[in-house]
Amino acid sequence: MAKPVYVLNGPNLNLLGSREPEIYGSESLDDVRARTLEKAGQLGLEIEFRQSNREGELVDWIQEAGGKASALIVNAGAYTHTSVAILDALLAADIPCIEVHLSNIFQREDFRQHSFLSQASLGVICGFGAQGYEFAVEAVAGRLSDK
Ligand code: CA2
Repeated sequence: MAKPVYVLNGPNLNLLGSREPEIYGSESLDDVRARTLEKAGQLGLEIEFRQSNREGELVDWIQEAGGKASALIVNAGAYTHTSVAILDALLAADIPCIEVHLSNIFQREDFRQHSFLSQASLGVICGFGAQGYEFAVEAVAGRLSDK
């Protein structure tokens, strides 16, 4: 059986849809999950979709993905801008990773404009809200079919 694509979401993304809709949109994380699974189904990909508020749990899941997943889609939330531990885990996992952000981090505060994770990512999708997860699934599908 084909390996799944792990879609990992970081801190506070469980609050999606409850506030700051002007920045993050009005869809909940369950809505984002449904969109991601729908797109993946169309492209013949399996998805393992998770969220954690804890950095260490995200690191554990990235390590797990290194053995069990074909690729990673990661929105690490605020850890994007702080976490060398998540960067190191992505480098060690050694599978394709696409970094996603709902908001356009380059139009926001200076501290959001640097990502530790981009160094380990094939590319970054930001500013398209929940649709960005669908774009990431398409990017993964394209990359896996090239192999
Ligand atoms: O734009 C993104 O997807 C972010 O990764 C979201 C993070 C933020 O720290 C990054 O700079 C950019 C924050 C997610 C928090 O989401 C909330 C949603 C609703 C209410 C409160 C927080």
